[in-house]
Amino acid sequence: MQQLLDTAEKIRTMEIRGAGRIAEAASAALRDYVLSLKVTNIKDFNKKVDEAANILVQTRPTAVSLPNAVQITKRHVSDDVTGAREEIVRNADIFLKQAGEALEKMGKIGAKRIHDGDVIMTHCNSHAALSVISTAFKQGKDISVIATESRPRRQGLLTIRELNDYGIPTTLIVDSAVRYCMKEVDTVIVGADAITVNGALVNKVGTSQLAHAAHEARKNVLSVAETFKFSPNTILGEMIDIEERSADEVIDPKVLAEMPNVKVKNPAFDITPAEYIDMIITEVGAFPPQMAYTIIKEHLGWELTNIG
Ligand code: RUB
Repeated sequence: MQQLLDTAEKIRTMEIRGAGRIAEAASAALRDYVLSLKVTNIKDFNKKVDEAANILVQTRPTAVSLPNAVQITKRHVSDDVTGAREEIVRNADIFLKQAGEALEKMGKIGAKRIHDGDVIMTHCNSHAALSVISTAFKQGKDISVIATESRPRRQGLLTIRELNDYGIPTTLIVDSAVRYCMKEVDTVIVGADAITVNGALVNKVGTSQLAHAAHEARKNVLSVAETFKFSPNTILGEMIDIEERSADEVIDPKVLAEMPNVKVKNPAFDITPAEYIDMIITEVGAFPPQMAYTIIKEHLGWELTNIG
């Protein structure tokens, strides 16, 4: 259990971050947990697995990849411990393999939407978006990237490091320069923490103003999202919970304490309506956001929803 608690803590503190990485870490943690679980009764086994799953799911509320990965990993039909354990281990291994393959497939599909000479704007640090950008570059396309800083956690610094290592010409901007720089941009490419049934994109705070500015300037907006980032529960009317993080990420708490009339709001994500998104690139194809329902139905399945 200690290992699983360590993973949960790393997700909570964002040592492990990004919707894809969070999902992979949770799936692997659950697999390793059942391998170490010393119970012989299936009821006790299921109870322990559910407890462990809940600990993981509660670490960060917004990335739907997390509950999806946990559900995909923990589901089993065996009514004995040995069989159930084998199923869970197999589920995790398949999930992790498919997640790796999805990144590569999305790279290839998304790269077709990038042309020689394109200037791409990206936000935060998305491995899915970077897969598309790096694939296009490796194909020999002459591209450059404008990357936002992404306050307050400055994930943009991870992005520019990675782009630099690929050798891709990159410009770092502060978040508030997005609209000013939009005139130079051809395509905006971002990741996703969740896609809702109506095709809305939940991603790092600031994504919606970036998409809005792109829409106003008639620029393309692509979101790159594995199918496990689509939210089945939104079919049941559930809303995506937007994570509010500590004020300490935004301002020194001592400085804030000097100003009793000031409070800080620190939402970690925001919601971009479907009409500002041209395409969602998944590992099974490029779709308009309006097709989110079909993707949820065909590639995730109703069994992932908490009906009842
Ligand atoms: C990360 C973020 C990323 C998505 C997609 O937020 O918003 O754009 O998670 O990332 P945080 P990926 O840093 O708060 O986790 O494509 O790597 O899954």
